[in-house]
This record gives sequence, structure tokens and C-alpha cells, in this order.
Amino acid sequence: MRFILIDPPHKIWTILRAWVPSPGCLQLLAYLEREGFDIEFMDCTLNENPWGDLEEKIRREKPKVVGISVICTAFIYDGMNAANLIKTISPETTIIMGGEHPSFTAEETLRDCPAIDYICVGEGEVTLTEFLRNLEKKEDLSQVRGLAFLDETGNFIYTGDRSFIEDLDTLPLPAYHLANMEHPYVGIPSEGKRGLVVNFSRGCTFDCSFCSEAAFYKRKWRKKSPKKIADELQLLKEKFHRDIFYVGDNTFNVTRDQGIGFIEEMLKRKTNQRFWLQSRADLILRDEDLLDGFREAGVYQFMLGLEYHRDNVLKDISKRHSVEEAVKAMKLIKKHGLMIMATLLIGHWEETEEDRDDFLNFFGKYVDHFGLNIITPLPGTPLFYKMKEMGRIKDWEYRNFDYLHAVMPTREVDDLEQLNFIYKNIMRRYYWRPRELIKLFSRNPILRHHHRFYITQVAFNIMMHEIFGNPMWVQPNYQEYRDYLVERGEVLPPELMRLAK
Ligand code: B12
Ligand code: SF4
Repeated sequence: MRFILIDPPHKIWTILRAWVPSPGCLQLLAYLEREGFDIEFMDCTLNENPWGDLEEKIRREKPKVVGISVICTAFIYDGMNAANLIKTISPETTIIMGGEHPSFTAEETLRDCPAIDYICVGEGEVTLTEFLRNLEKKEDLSQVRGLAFLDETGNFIYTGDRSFIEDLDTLPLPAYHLANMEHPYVGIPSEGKRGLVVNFSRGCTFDCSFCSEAAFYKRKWRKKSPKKIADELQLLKEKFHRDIFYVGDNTFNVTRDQGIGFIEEMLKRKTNQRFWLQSRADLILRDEDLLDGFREAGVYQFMLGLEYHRDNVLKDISKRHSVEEAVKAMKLIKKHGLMIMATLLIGHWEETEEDRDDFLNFFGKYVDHFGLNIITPLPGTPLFYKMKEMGRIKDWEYRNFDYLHAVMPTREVDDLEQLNFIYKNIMRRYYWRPRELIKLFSRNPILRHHHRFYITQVAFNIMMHEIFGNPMWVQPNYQEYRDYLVERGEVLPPELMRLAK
């Protein structure tokens, strides 16, 4: 059976101007390919005409079934717009959507966008395979676990949780051959020319209250073996010439063994690749003796979710590390010749202006890269349910649930625009400090490259936008869906404009 998986048109990551084929989509495709399906992938962000090419393809092929992937809450409207467009052109096409956000909001999403026929709740490989097989044989879809849909009378049906794949090593290598790996947008320009995001594990055993990943994978952690990881990296080196990676695993070294195995395997393979890994302060302290090994194996940076500089806030968000541990971890990482990127959260309810000044001074001292975010109640997280119940979510526009926009006020600042301004101001104050500008000439080539890219292109563009109103950068092929509908006004039914999100 033929199946087209669509990653709808998105605005690419403005902070680092990076785009990569979704690792989850490539994993799904590889699985389906092994199961014998005739598959295709359309990563619409890379289309010459993001919406136009999608429309043309659907018009031409009238596929029996398409899948739409939505991995971020902020992407949900792109997914719904794609579903509406597809359904209008080809009403016979069955549409199944998957990803974190639709999994958590299945009923809401189905009711909001009737063009979506089914939602795959949770991990996709096995559910999608069974779904496609049953669809092909016209068998009962309500027998497929992990599916949500509305029945003929509009009742919401959920077929029940699908258990997780126990051993991720049983999965085939992601289908890189189906992605447009040579497209000029595919990469992480801040890290180097041949950058990519990869994913080797699922979930995390911790339970930070704002984290959708822990919720999605029910606090379970599963990983590929170091050998399997190294096989994938070697393929990426040899076939696709990729040598610098942001490893998207939420927490790479949940166990010491995973770190040890990775170090041993990469030292053996000598692929000369570089890695930016994610971890936690407490796990860095636990694995202090491995830090030199990580560096020798190619790791150049650890990204730690340090979040805040006050223990009461860390406790409130169930971070389960202390400020003291955060400081020790930052010092250790530096001591072992590695860089530290801290992901941080401002916008807590009790936060004051003085807190934010301290915050900047505190993290400004240690970190190489400043990953500033605004606390966001992502659907599915404990934080979301609590904030919803307390009535604190003031902006329900999911497009803004991207950690870069405030959607909740603080006790002191009620105006969300004011909070957005505060966010930008902290970024400005951080990046325009002499200490950061000196990094433009750092002896560390990756740090120098990152800062040259970030400050001269991204930060400068933002500054010119704010002072002189210069346009903000967007990828050259970007087109708002509504603009596309206006352009196609005479061909597409006007109904679509009403549905546009
Ligand atoms: C790769 C990635 C990106 C890429 C984008 C890739 C792309 N083409 O979309 C880049 C680097 C550009 C990126 C950017 C951002 N990202 Co990002 N990213 C990831 C990352 C590291 C990996 C995703 C992945 O592939 N996971 C592995 C697979 C196995 O899981 P999966 O995608 O969920 O897919 C499975 C199921 O969901 C399901 N499924 C998925 N799609 C479909 C479709 C169908 C039809 C079916 C049946 C099933 C199905 O099956 C899959 C296999 O089991 C995750 C973190 C993580 N570890 O997951 C964050 C993550 C998805 N990103 C996140 C965020 C917030 C962002 C940003 C908004 C950050 C920011 N502040 O700017 C930006 C987006 C802005 C933008 N305009 O680009 C959050 C999303 C949280 C949320 N609920 O909204 C995550 C979870 C990180 C986190 N812990 O906070 N990101
Ligand atoms: S440690 Fe990171 S991945 Fe794990 S629950 Fe906390 S934020 Fe999520």
C-alpha cells in the first residue's frame, strides 16, 4: 500500500536558523519500508513552494492515505492547515496525524479540524503499520490500539494505549535515503556546515513538571545500543558527509553504561565527528570521571536544563537538582575542556525584576551558550493541567507555545507583551556584553563560529528589526498559509480561508 508522510510547511527554527528532517519521521518511514509499504516523504518546509507543491502533489496523486506529523505544539496549526488543504482537494484521502501534541490533545484536535480522520496516540511505528494494514484490508480500525477518532455520531473513541517498543535496537536505521539531505536548509549553521539533529533514545526517567517528553513517554527511557548508534553515525559520515550533531535525546546518559558504551564505540570507530549532548547537572556530577572520555570521543558541548538560579523554583518545577549541583556541574564541564549550553526558564509566577537581574549575573558567569526560554505550559504536562485549572493561561494561541513567547503572566507582570519584551531584553543584555563579544575571537573554533553566526546574523537582525523596523529573517521560500490561499483564491474553495489557522 502506498503511503505519503507529510511534515507540513513550517517556519524554520528562528533562533539558530536550523532545519533538519524530523528524526521521528525518518524512523517511522524506515519501519514502514521494512514492513513492505510503498512510502514517500514530503518535508514541505523544503519545498520550493511549501503549500503549492503540497497542493500539486495531492491533486496529481489523490493518495488513498496520508500521514501528517506534528512534533511541536507550535506546529499544530501548520498540521491542521495541511489537513484541510488535502481534504478539500482530495476528499477520499484518509488522513492520520501523529506526534506529541495531537497525542495529548486528540479529542480537541479532531473536533477542531474534522479533516483529520485519525490520530495516532503515542509512538507511531507499530500503530501506523497495523492501521495501514487494516485500512488496506478494510478491517476494523477500532481493533488497532493507539488510535483516536470520532465515530459517525461524533463520539470520541480512543482504542487504548499502545505499549512501547521494548528494544529500540529492533528498529531499522532511519530512512535518510528518503530525506532531502542535500537541501541547503538542512543543517545547523551555527554549529558548522555539515550539522544534523539525530535521536538515539526516547523519554527520560525524571518528571520535570513542564516537560512534554517525560509525559509522552510516561517517564520511561529506552535507548539504542552504542553499537547501533555508532552504525548510524558512520552511515551519516560515509554516505551523507555529516560530522557535527545535535543529539536530540532528552537525557543522553540516563545510565552510566550508555555514556561508557558511547565513548568506547566512538573511540573505536574514529569517525572524527563532533557531538552536542543533553544531560542533567546531577548526572554530570555522577559521571565526572567520564567527562574526559566524552571529550575524546568527540563531544564538544553538554546542554543542561539548569532552568533557574533559585532552589525554590527548581523545587516547584520538580527539577530534582539543586543550584549548588548546577554550579558544580558547570564548573566540571569547563574544567574538562567542554562547553556548556544552559537551557533556562524565566517567567515564573513569583519572579521579580531583581530575580531576573540575579539570574543574568548568575548564568552569565559560566555558560558558553545561553538557551533562554519562557516557561510554557505544554499540553500533556503536569504544569499545563495545573495552570489551566488555576486560569493562568492567558494566550491560547498554540503558535505561541514555543518557549519564546509568554502565554502566562507572572504575579508582577500581567501584560504578556511586557514579558516578551523582558525576554528580548535579557537576551540583548546577555549577548551584547563584552564577555560574549570577545567570544567572536575565541581560540575555540566551534565557540567562535557559533558566536560569529549568532551575533552577526541572528542577534544583529533582531536588533535592526527592533531599532529600525528592518524585516525579520525568514527562510526565502517561506509563505504564510493565508497568503497562499489569497494567491490561489480563484482555484481553491473560499471555505478554506475560513478554516485557516
Ligand atoms: C528534531 C527536533 C527539532 C528540529 C525540527 C525537526 C522537524 N522537521 O520538525 C528543530 C531542531 C528545527 C527543532 C526546532 C524546535 N523544537 Co524541536 N525537537 C526536535 C527533537 C530533538 C527530536 C524530535 C524527534 O524526532 N524525536 C524522536 C521521535 C522518535 O519522536 P517523535 O518525533 O515524537 O515521533 C514519534 C511519535 O510522535 C509518532 N509520530 C510522529 N509523527 C507522526 C506522524 C504520523 C502520521 C504517525 C502515525 C505517528 C507520528 O511516531 C514517531 C515514532 O515513534 C525533539 C526532542 C525529542 N527528543 O524528541 C525536540 C522537540 C520536539 N522540539 C521542541 C521545541 C519546543 C522546538 C522549538 C519550538 C524550540 C524553540 N524554542 O524554538 C523549535 C521549533 C521552532 C521552529 N520553527 O523550528 C519540543 C516540543 C515540545 C512541544 N510539545 O511542543 C521538543 C519535544 C523538545 C523538548 N523536550 O522540549 N526541533
Ligand atoms: S530532565 Fe529533561 S527530559 Fe527529563 S523530565 Fe526533566 S526536562 Fe524532561
